[in-house]
Amino acid sequence: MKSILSIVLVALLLTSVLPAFAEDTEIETIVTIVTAPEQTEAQRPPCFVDPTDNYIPLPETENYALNKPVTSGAYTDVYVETNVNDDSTTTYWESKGWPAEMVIDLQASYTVSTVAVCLNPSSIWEPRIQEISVEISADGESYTEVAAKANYQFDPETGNRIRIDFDSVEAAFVKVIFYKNSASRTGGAQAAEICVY
Ligand SMILES: [Ca+2]
Repeated sequence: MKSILSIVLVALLLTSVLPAFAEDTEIETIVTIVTAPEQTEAQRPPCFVDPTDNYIPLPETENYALNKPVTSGAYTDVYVETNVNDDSTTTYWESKGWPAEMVIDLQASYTVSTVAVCLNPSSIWEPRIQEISVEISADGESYTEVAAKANYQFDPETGNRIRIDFDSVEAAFVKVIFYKNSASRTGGAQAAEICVY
């Protein structure tokens, strides 16, 4: 009898207290409108380092090799020679065998002093060394060496690209000769873009 009385008392207490508690703790709704930032192009917060700051700089002058006729020897799989100057580092040329020659017909005579060889800057393209020399020609038959065979380090940290600078010279044809590539998964030269400035 005593316990039934206790239950009734507790029930009465709860029915009197709970509505008051609910009224007292009503939460005010606060709505804050945030305007979405302009997102039509990639943005980087100022506190984040821009990885392209470490890239080997290339001349800002015209790239005479862009979309010009190119000739090389055998290539691997689908990695055709025309990938080498299509203005995209996501497409690349890969030779089959050594040495591998890439001739670019500039279709006119230009004063040139730099050849750049670029790979895809993505870190999936691990660092590698390619041995390269450069020759130039006025007629596409007789060539003169302007940069002797040397090892060049490609590294995604520096944009996976190298530049070969030489004394200014008139050239209508540029031949870039590859002798070796230290990358483990290829048996040929690799170049996503070859640029001539
Ligand atoms: Ca390309």
